Amino acid sequence: MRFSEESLTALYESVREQMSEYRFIHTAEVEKMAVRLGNLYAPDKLDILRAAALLHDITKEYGIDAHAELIERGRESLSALDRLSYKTLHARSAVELIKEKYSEFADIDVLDAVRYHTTGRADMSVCEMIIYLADYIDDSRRFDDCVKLRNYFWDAHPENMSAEQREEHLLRTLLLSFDMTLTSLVAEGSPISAETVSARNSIILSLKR
Ligand code: DGI
Ligand code: FE
Ligand code: FE
Repeated sequence: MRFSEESLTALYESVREQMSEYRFIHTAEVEKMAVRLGNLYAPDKLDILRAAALLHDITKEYGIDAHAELIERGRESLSALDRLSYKTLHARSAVELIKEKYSEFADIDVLDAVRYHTTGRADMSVCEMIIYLADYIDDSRRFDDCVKLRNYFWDAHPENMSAEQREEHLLRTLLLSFDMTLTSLVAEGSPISAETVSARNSIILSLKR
C-alpha cells in the first residue's frame, strides 16, 4: 500500500470540509464504487483509486476564475473553448490543487485519474477508466443515462467473466458512456472537447483489435 489507511481516513475528513454535503455524498459514493470496480480490475491499486476518488471533484464548486487561476498557476493556458467547456475545468484545477495542497497524494496515477475523469482521453489506464466509470455510475446518481450505464455494467455480471471478457466489457461500457455524453452535449449545443472524441475513437480501435 502506498497510502496508509490513516492517511486515507484523514483525506476523507479533509475533503468533507472542502465541499457541500451534496458533493461530498457523491464523492464518498464514487470512492465506494471505485473500490468495487478496483476489486475486479486493479486489486493492487485500491489505495490509488480511493485517493483519486476522494480528490476527483475537490474543485467542482469553484467558479471559473478560481479554476483559471489554479490552472494558470500550473503553467497551463486556457483557450476560449476551454472557458466555454467550463464543466470540464474542475478536472484540471483539481490536479493543481492536489499538487499544492495534497502533495502526499500527488502520485502520477492519482493525478491522471483525476485529470481525465470528466473527458477521458485516448489509451486510458485502468485507474483512469475506473475513476471515470465510478464517477458516472456511483449509486447516488439518478439520471437516466447513469442508471442505464450502471445496469449495463453490473447486469452482465463482470465478476463471473474471464479476464479477457471483463476487459472488453469495461471498454464497451465506456463506449456507451461516451455515446450518451456526446449525444447529450450535441443535443444541448455544447462544445465537445477533443479529449472526449479521442477517448471514444481510441476505445473503438481497441475493440476492433
Ligand atoms: O463532476 P461530476 O458532475 O461528478 O461529473 P463530471 O466530472 O463527469 O462532469 C460532467 C459534466 O461535464 C457534464 O455536465 C457533461 C460535461 N462534459 C463532459 N464531457 C464534456 C463536457 N462538457 C463539454 N463541454 N465538453 C465535453 O467534452
Ligand atoms: Fe467531476
Ligand atoms: Fe464527480
